This record gives sequence, structure tokens and C-alpha cells, in this order.
Amino acid sequence: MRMLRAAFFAVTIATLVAVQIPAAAALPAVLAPSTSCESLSSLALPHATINSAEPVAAGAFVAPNAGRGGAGTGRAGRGGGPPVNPYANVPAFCRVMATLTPSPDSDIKVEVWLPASGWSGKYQAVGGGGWAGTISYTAMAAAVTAGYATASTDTGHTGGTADFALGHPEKLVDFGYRAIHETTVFAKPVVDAFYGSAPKTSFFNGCSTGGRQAITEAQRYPNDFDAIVAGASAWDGMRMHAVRVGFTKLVTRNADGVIPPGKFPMIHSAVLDACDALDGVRDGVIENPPQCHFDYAKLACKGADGPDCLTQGQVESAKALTSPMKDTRTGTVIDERHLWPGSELGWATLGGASPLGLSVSGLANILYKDPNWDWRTFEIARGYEEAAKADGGALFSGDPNLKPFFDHGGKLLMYHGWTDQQVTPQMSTIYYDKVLKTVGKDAAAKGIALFMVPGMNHCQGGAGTDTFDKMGAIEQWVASGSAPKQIVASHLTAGKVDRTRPLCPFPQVAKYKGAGSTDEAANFACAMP
Ligand SMILES: [Ca+2]
Repeated sequence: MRMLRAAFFAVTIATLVAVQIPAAAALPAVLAPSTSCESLSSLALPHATINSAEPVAAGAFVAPNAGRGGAGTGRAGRGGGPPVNPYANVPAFCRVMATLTPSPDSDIKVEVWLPASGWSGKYQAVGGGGWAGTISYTAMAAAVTAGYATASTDTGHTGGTADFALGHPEKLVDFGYRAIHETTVFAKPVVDAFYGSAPKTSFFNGCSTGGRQAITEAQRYPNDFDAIVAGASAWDGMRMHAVRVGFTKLVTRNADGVIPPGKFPMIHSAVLDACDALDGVRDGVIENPPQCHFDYAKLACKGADGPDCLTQGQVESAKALTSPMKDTRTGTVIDERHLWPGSELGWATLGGASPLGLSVSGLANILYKDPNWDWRTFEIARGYEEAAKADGGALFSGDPNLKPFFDHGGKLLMYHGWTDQQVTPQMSTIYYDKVLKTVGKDAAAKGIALFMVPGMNHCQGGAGTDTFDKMGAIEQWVASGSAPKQIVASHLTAGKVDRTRPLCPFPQVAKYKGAGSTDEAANFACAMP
């Protein structure tokens, strides 16, 4: 009896001590593991097999495909020196590897990385790119280095093509939406088991396919995450593949239609001459491309073809790439999403002689169910909606009703480069507008913000200020409850910041105040165009 009472008091004192903890919570949250990493291998979770749970020492991580041209390959050092280890500064963490099988045909590989010390109490799942098929190690490394528990999945197959989908409808569902959700459902209890505490805030962070995964979560599984970062969201997967191959069909229908890449800088500088200064600052970046109405016919050759002009076929191609996709027979608009003036340096991606391999793979395996399908036979007038139906909706995440996500305080931060050469910028602007129309402006203002990035290519790169702290911005949004009024972004040359500029919540744009350096963000303000 006495022992029981002593135990009771011990528990009570422990509880009292625990009650004191919130006072200390004002200090930076640093939560330590409450169990060994290895012990996590004995966790029993639904349709999950934990393959290993092992500590990784600081700087010791080596990606499994390192040295074979995979995601973990060390980048060559500057000046052709020895490869740089991208994981050299990653702190010690617990690495959990598992296989999830929500369907009999599923084979979803996931990894969960848990900081060995200094856990922030937060979880950040990271997205994939293209057809996924690999764990996003570098994104996981960034997350775990910042103190997050993190997870990534190969989405249920290996390799970066759509070959996996042929004859495997369940694997297509895994890639489309199930694997990310299952990874979340798996990772959260793993975090809880390791630290003795579930994550207090859960984030998702992805770009391109990762951006599609991001808004897919907000739509299909609104309770998985508190805050979501969605870059260059490729949310209309099959129609996007159809339009990409459609662009190639348009530029190749004239014998002289393919623009030699050597002409891209000439076209680009003509566009800048016409449109760069529309925003008040001649800086090599068009702040708001929809204001630029450049007529590429101005570059038509007066006589013979030459490096400083475009043939008639090339003029048509330039117009086609920057205009809504039309049925060439009827003139009816098939898809209004296109590339924008200013993106010319990236036209090799969708405006070359061959279509993007990712998209051919998608149409071949998912629509035509023939790996040897010849893209030259593609007719977008028919194939566009057929493509959209062929995946059973697995790759479509266009539902604008985010009310269930917003209702629990969910935040969605979207971003997209105006010179994205791969996923058309209107994927983000159109979706954003639809969400506002669907849930109402006031409700939307609490839960969604879109930042268009002038002069940024697909997810990164370009002449614009493409470097900004997405996680910092959304962390601040979660902490303050107010959406960012601007995000200061940088442009770097050889690793050094040579320009800063505010990114503005769409549809606002950055306007120069009229005094001071145009390379300093403080001299710009966000305002309606
Ligand atoms: Ca400008």
C-alpha cells in the first residue's frame, strides 16, 4: 500500500513537473528522443513493414544511389574539382526505412528522418519531382538540418518514368495521391514513438510534382497538414502532358518551325526591349508578364533566314508557345495555359523538336497503354480530354474547395515562376482564383496566398530573385496567423546576393518607390498592378 502510495505521489509530482513545462516552452523548443532509434524497428503500424531503424552520425549519410548518377550523386566541385558531399553538414539523425502496402500491388518505400538532438517539435514532409520514383534525400537533409522530423516517399515505384503505371492501376493511385497520405499516416506515430510527443505542427513542402502533391493533400486529406508550401504545382497532370506534347506538335508542323536555341537570346532581348521597363525598372526581368503584349512577328525575317530574325514557321511557333492551345482546325481554345513573354531562354524544354520525355511517357503508358506509342500521332483536339479521363482522376488535383483545410486553420502558400518553362504559370494563378471564388475572398485570405516570382524558371533559376525562404515564410504565417504581406527574395551570382526584391501576394506586384538602388528590396512596395 505504502509503495503504491509512493508511486502515486511520484506520478503526481511528475505531473506537476510536467505542468510546469509550458512556462519553459517559451524558450526555443528542443525536444530529445525518449527511446533508442533501433527500438523503432519493432513498431507495429498498419500495412507497414519497417525495414530498418538506425542512427546516422553527423555528416555520415551517403545516398544509396550515390556515384551512379542518381539523386545522391555528389556535385562536381567548382572548377571541376572533387565532388562535393551534399550531406557533409547534416546533423546526426535516426533513419527509419519502411515499405507500405495499402493495396496488394503497392510497394511504397518511405524514409523518416528524426533529428538525434534539437528537434523543433515539428514535422515537414517533402515532395518529389517528375514521376518521383526516388526518395528526395537532399530535401530531407535540408529539413532535418533545420530541426524538423521529415519524411519522403518514392510514391510506390522506382525510376523516373511512367512505365510503372502500365497494367498497375493501384500503383498509379499510389503515385497520384495515396503514397503521400500513407507516408504521413506512417510518419506521425514514428515521430511520436521516438520523442514521446507527436509533432505539434505538420508541414508539407514541395515543388512541381511536389507542388501537386502539396495541394492534393490540402484537397483530399485536409487534416494531414497544418501548413503547406506548393511550388509550381503541376496539379492537372494528364492535361499538362497533353498540352506539352501539343506544343511540340505545333512547332514541328512547319518544316521551319523549330527555333534553333541559338536564336533564343535574340528573341529574349527583343522582348525585354519592349517589356522590361513596363514595370518602371529596366533590370532584365518582366515583373508582370500579362502586361507584356509582344508581337513575335516583329522579328520576322525580311529576306533570307538569319541569326537575327525568325522564319515564318518560327514566328508561328513563338506565338503558339505563348498563346492558349487551340484546335488548329476550329480555332477553339483547348487549354488557356501557356508560356509567357520573358521565358524565351527556356523554350528548348517545350519548344524543341522532341517533346518532354516525362510527358511522352505519361501519355504512352497511361492514355495509350503502349510504351512504344509514337508522339507524332498525337492529336490534342481528341487526346486532351481522353488524357484527363485515362488516369481515373489520380493525377488531377483541381478541386478548389479548400474549406475543410481552411476550417482547421490550414495555410497554403503557393509560388510559381513567371518564366517557368515546364509547368505553365497559370496552373497556379487559375487555381488560386478558383479557390477564392469557391470559398469566398475573406475565408481564402486566411488560408491561401500565392507568390508569383518574376523571372524565375521552373521551381528555381532565372534572372529573377529566385532564392527565398519558403519554410520561414509559412512558419511566420502559422505563428502570427497573418499571411505574409511580402517575401523578400534574393538573386545570387556565384553564391553572392546581388539583388533583393519583395515577392508580392498575387495579384499584387512589386513597384519601385522611385528612389534608391533598384537592387534593394526596401526600395519597392507591393501594390496592385
Ligand atoms: Ca523590369
